[in-house]
Amino acid sequence: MYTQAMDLPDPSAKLHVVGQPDAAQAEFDLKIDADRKIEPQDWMPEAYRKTLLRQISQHAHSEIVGMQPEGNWISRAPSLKRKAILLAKVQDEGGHGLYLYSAAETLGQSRDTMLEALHSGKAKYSSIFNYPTLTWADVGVIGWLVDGAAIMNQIPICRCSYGPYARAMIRICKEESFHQRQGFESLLTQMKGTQAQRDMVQDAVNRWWWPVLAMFGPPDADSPNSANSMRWGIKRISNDDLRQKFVDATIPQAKILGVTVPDPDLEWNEQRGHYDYGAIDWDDFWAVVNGNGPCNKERLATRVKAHEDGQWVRDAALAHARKVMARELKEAA
Ligand code: FAQ
Repeated sequence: MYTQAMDLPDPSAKLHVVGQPDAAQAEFDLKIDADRKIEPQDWMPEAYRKTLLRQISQHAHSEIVGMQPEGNWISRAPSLKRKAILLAKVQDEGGHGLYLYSAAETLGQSRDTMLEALHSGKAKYSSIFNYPTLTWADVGVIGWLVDGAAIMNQIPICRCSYGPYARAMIRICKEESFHQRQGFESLLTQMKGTQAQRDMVQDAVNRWWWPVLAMFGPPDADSPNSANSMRWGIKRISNDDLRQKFVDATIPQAKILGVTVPDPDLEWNEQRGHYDYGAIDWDDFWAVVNGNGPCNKERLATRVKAHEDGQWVRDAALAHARKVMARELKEAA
C-alpha cells in the first residue's frame, strides 16, 4: 500500500533551489494553507516529521496493546456469535496497528525501532488500555464508549495533511464504526436481560466513563502539541472540542440503553447547546500515562512476550523470502 512512498526525502532538498533556501519551506506552507496533502517524498520541516512520527507510532502502539483488554474475553464469550464478532474485532485492531506502522515507516523510522521504544516503556500508548476488563459487559462498553471515542477523534484525522496517515484512517474509521455498533448492540441485549445483567452493564459504564473522557488528551490549555498540530492540519479539532462532541453524542445513546453516567454535574446547558460535565481527574490520567495505571505492567509484559514468542514466525518468513529471492536470481541468470 505504501511501497510508492518508501523513498525517503533528501534532507538537503531544502537547499536545492540555489539562492532560495526557504523555497521548500514556502512550498510546504503553501500546500498546508491550500489544504493539500504532504506526501513522503515531499520536503517537510523536521518538526512536522517528528510530530507525525510521534503521533502515528503512538497510535499504532495503542491499537496493538488495545487488543489485550478485549482479547482476554475471546475464550469466555457467551455465544458462538459473540465470539465470532469479538475475534473479528480484535483482529481488526491488530490490522489497524499494521496500517499505522506502515504509515509511520514512510517517515523514515523502522518498525523495529518503534517496537523497541514500545517494549522498553519509552513510547506512549493510549491510557485507556491500562484498565481491566472485569466482566463481559466491559467488552460491550469498550465497543460503545472506547471505539465511540476513537471514532470521534479519528474521523477528523481522515483529513490530516499527511497523505499516508489520512488514507490509513479512512479504512480504520469504517471498521471502528462496526466496532462501536457491535458494542452498543451487545449492551442493548444485556439491558433487555435480567436485573443482574443490567447491574453489570451499569457497573462497567461507571468504571469506564471517566477514563474514556480522559482519552481525548489533556485540556487544550495544557496540550503542548496542539498549536503546531492544528497549524499543520494534523489535528483538525481540539482535545476539548472533541471531548464535548463525544459527551453530546453519547448521552442520548445512554438514555436509549437505560444507563446513567457517573457524573452528578452532567446537565444540558440550553444556552451553550451542549452538556456541561464534571471535572476530570487529570492526576489519575497522568499516573496512568506515566506507567502507574492498574494494568500498565501487565499490558507491556504481555506485549513483549507476544513479540518474543513470534520470533520464529519472523525468522521463517525471512528465510522463505531469501529462498524465493535466490530462486528468482538463479532463474534470471
Ligand atoms: N493516553 O499535547 P497533547 C483506539 C499524551 S486507538 C496516553 O494533547 P497530542 C482504537 C500525548 O501523547 C486510541 N497519552 O498530545 C481501539 C502527549 O505526550 P508526548 C489511540 C496521551 O498528540 C479501540 C501528551 O499527553 N488513538 O482507541 C493521551 O496533540 C478499542 C500531551 O498531549 C490515537 O492515538 C492518552 N489518552 O494529542 C483499539 C489517535 N492523550 O507525545 C482497541 C491519534 C494525550 O508529547 C480497542 N492521536 N497523551 O510525550 C491523537 O489524536 C493525539 O495524539 C491525542 C493527543 C489526541 C491522543
